[in-house]
Amino acid sequence: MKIARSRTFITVFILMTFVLVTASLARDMRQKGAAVHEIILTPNDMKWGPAPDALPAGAALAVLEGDPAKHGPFTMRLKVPANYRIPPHWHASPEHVTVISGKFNLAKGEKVDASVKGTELPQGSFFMIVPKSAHYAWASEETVLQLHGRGPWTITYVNPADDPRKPKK
Ligand SMILES: [Cu+2]
Repeated sequence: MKIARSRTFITVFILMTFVLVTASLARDMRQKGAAVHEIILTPNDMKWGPAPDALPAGAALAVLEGDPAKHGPFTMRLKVPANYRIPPHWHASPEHVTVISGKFNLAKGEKVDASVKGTELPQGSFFMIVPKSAHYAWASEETVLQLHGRGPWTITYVNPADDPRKPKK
């Protein structure tokens, strides 16, 4: 009787282990399947449209990977015209930016200070800004930036009056 009970226990244990291992293998395969989705784009393949209204008017956006509005990795390009300014703001997630072409200027702080020259970022430059760290930026010529990170991508303006999403009076 005692032997029969321990046999039952061992059988149940083996079955449960089998079920757990199978479930975790299936999960691993699903995750691998999701990562296999490859993207290969030449500049001509990139589809440009207007940038979201969270950014000052005049910029164009091309999403290269993922969906910046959703959870998960994304890569996008932002093309800003000459004399474009992004007022002081911060992001909820780290901001990774590569200057693809043109020239970008970046300054730290919650208020625009005309005496601050900022950092001039020519083509090929890169910067990473930590979450909740206020900064502002401008471009004196047409500039293309590449932003990558983990969504959802958000922007919060230090001065709510600077937010282009605010209802116009
Ligand atoms: Cu920013």
